[in-house]
Amino acid sequence: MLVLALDVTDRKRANEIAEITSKYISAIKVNYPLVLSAGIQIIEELSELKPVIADFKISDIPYTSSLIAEIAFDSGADGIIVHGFAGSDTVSAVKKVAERHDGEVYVVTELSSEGGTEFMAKHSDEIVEMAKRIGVHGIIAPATRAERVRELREKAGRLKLLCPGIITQGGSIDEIMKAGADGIIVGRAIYSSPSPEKEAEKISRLVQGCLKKYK
Ligand code: BMP
Repeated sequence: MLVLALDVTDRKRANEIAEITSKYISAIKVNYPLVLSAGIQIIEELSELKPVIADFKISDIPYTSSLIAEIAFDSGADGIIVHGFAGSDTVSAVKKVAERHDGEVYVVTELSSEGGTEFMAKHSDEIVEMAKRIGVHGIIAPATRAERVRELREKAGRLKLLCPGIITQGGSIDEIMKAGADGIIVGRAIYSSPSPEKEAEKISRLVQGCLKKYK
């Protein structure tokens, strides 16, 4: 699974990149930079090409979190990302909304950035336990720390592991797939490359190769 992190801020460019890479990706992750500049309707536009994961990293009280999730799914999202540190009530509330829409929920364990080791990493094992208990679809684990991906994989049971932090942030596709990722999330390495199409094709081939080798 290769998820395109489409963090461009121009609606036309976003649609262009999604279109030319769509053959090689399994889903498009939409984050605040795109939604805040192009509007929430970009989710519906992109969902005509590929399933869209709304990366709103929801981390509010359950009521507000439900409202955010409802808007994302009503706008055509197939999946949503919620912060595990917000706690089980928030994650459960988001899952309830997702269930009504037949959508998937991914829980962030610890951020791939350095800051993810300051506070989040101390609790990410517990976050995985909670995600399992609540029965979400998957977790987001840091491709910048292969050893953590391996540990989180062991704890995650049947949950899917999606890993951002590849290439531009330093994560290696081979190492992360070997550590047990089910898929990778890649943004700048694709959309900032001179040929996003070729880059997506290359990365997708590498992921397929790893799936054969390690799964
Ligand atoms: P890039 O490949 O350009 O570094 O983008 C990674 C994407 O994944 C961004 O949308 C970022 O917000 C997201 N992300 C991340 O990098 N690390 C995390 O721990 C969680 C994320 O959602």
